[in-house]
Amino acid sequence: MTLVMGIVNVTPDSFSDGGRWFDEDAAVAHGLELARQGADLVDVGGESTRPGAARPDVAEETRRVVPVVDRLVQAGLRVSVDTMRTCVARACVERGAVLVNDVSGGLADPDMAGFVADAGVDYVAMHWRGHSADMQSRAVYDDVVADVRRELGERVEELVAAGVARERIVLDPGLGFGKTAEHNWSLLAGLDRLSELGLPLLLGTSRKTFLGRLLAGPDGAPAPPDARDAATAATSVVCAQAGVWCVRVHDVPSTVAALRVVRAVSHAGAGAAAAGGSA
Ligand code: PMM
Repeated sequence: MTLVMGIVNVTPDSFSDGGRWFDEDAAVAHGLELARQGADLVDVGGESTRPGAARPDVAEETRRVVPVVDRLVQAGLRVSVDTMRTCVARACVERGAVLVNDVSGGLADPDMAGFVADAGVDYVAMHWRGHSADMQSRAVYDDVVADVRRELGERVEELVAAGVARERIVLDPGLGFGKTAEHNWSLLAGLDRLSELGLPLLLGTSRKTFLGRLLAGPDGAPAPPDARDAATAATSVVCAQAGVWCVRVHDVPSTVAALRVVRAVSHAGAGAAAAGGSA
């Protein structure tokens, strides 16, 4: 059954919910609410990765993220930290974070792989070709699914060579990161080919611009981020049917409901198959 990761962006400038959970108390309350709504994991991040975003410095990212992770762990949640920086990851893992979600797959910080290896923590390695400031200029592929699969496979081998246990690695094709809308759709259509890498997949489609474009009104203006949750839930269904391990979403109830539909249909199908087999 596909897991649900709820998003807590402790940032002033994320594209979808910028500033709403910037305050520590608001971020903690939001994380607790996501868990109550059925999130299996809550992902806390302090750096906006929207195209063109400037990076916070280490001290600022630490100040945003660590107290929120600490309080959510204390409250009994399974917490992941969304960071490209080893020192932020280390501080959060020391406070009980169970997963490091690194959108750079270890490429942004040369110490990350060694830290993950030593800490023995689960690690999401996302497909990434460079920081947000200019990532869209790198959205050039021959065959996006084949290229992303190859580059993720290379990342895995480098991480394993650095001592990271293969069974700790989760892969993410990085929708929207150096990808056009067409690339994102191709990757969603090609999840079975990405699964051939033999590792669990995590997908982050939630409220992304390609969904806003899909839902554009008659004037051609993209639907705003908070009008993209039904489409996000539909992508969660696509992911679940492809056997994806976890989906990372802002609106937890809509994805939880959509995944319950997938599970009910799959149980009914299994029941029908068993009945057919015994007939
Ligand atoms: N997308 C964002 C941030 N972190 N992490 C993973 N693993 N995969 C993603 O697709 C991903 C991510 C950007 O979205 P946000 O600003 O709404 O959090």
